[in-house]
Amino acid sequence: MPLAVPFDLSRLRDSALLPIGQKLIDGERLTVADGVVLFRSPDLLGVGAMADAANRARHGDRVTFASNQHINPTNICVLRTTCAFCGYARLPKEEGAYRYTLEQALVESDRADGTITREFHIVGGLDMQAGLEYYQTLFRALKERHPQVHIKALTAVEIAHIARIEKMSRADVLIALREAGLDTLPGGGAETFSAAVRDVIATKKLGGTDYIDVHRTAHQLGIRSNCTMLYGHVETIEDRMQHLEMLRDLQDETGGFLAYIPLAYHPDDNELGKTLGRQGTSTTGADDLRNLAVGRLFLDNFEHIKSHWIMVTSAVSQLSLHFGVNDIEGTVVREKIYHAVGAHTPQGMTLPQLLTLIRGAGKVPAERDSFYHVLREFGPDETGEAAPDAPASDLITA
Ligand code: V47
Ligand code: SF4
Repeated sequence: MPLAVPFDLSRLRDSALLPIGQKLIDGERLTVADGVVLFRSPDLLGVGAMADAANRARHGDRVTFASNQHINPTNICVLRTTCAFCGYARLPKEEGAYRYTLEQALVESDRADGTITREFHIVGGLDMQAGLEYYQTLFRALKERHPQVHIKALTAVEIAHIARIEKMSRADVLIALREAGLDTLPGGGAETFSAAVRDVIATKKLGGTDYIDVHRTAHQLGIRSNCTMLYGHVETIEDRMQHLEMLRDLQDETGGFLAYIPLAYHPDDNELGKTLGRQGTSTTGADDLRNLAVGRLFLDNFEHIKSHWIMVTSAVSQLSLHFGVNDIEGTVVREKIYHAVGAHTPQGMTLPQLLTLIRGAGKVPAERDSFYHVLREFGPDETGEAAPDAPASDLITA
């Protein structure tokens, strides 16, 4: 629910923002039309100032991060030829196609050893040979090998795919996976919900209503999740707002979302980028900051707005800490999906680098767990020695 947020209206240079600033002060919910104004306003700093005030009211100067490792067990995907924005997927016999054996996945997971990794983020393609048993076996083995590590795995699209190939209900799939070790769901697969957009970028992918349905089912079972929106391709401002409204409505209903993460579209090495003639031109920093700020202001029932530095660069991520963001997707070991489509950022960040980034924005870094409980806050001189219960290393990425 919206908080009443102290805010100085004289900071706004666009008069169209004044009624929105007043709603912020009064703790009144923004409408979809307000969201459109926020996206169109020339006063980006005004939008950012409001988002910053809303964020400070919840989190003060604290910025959290978690140490996670991405594992992408298979890039084989039945939708390979229909998700025009994806550069990661392959057909089964195509060059570069892979599916990890259990042994290979475990070897990859062992990169977590000697680090402070507390979460595996596991997503992949819609692979006909990777059904319920494949993931149950994987999760059980990972939990046995790394009992301290949280498993955030399988997007709504993958859950629906497993349900379809196993002829099970989505709820039964979720229950079976939880029993094997699944802790939460990541937010991927949402893209932009608008049917018109999906007709262009992802004709065969699970639609917006079904994405919401899988998350609702998960929340009803007590499985928390994240959500995302892919922006910067062919969507309109109105499409973005429709998407955000669907997320806000579900959050009103269940309260099950942990965080919202807008994802900047990368046009390289995918069909959509070629069709649009956009290769080499990613989203602008201004649009990245605005998407994060609008997320903070419109999604008044979300605690956490996360910026993904791999996608928007560490410089924009740092600035976003003044545009409503309270959490940074910190430490991603061996990220593959964005680096397949032209992300030029490194594939990981060390703890000292992350602390420097957060402190450089005048914020206070804090490490969190996957449920956003703060594990330790870093004082101004702390260099990031391991927490008492963590393995002794400050290297959180390879
Ligand atoms: O759903 C695919 C996106 C998503 C491209 O839940 C692309 O904590 C940009 O959702 N350009 C998967 N994006 C990643 C994801 C995510 C990331 C970090 C944290 C969390 C979380 C979730 O990646 C896909 C799709 O929207 N993606 N191709 C591309 N060309
Ligand atoms: Fe498959 Fe996901 Fe890529 Fe679509 S975006 S082709 S569903 S891996």
